[in-house]
Amino acid sequence: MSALPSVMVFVGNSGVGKSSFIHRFCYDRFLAELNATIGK
Ligand SMILES: Nc1nc2c(ncn2[C@@H]2O[C@H](COP(=O)(O)OP(=O)(O)OP(=O)(O)O)[C@@H](O)[C@H]2O)c(=O)[nH]1
Ligand SMILES: [Mg+2]
Repeated sequence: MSALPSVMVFVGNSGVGKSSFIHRFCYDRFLAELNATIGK
């Protein structure tokens, strides 16, 4: 049985650390200078 691609959606108030978490999870590094994500 082949694995299906999956999508994860992060929803939350601005500035709670969604993008930071994703970047840390994907690249194993914390980025302090992230801009606010708008409409991406
Ligand atoms: N000290 C500390 N700061 C954090 C942590 N996670 C995120 N931050 C900081 O909090 C700020 C906002 O983080 P983002 O990851 O941009 O938050 P976001 O939820 O993606 O915000 P939006 O894109 O505006 O919705 C940034 O300045 C981060 O550096 C953490 O675990 N510890
Ligand atoms: Mg963001």
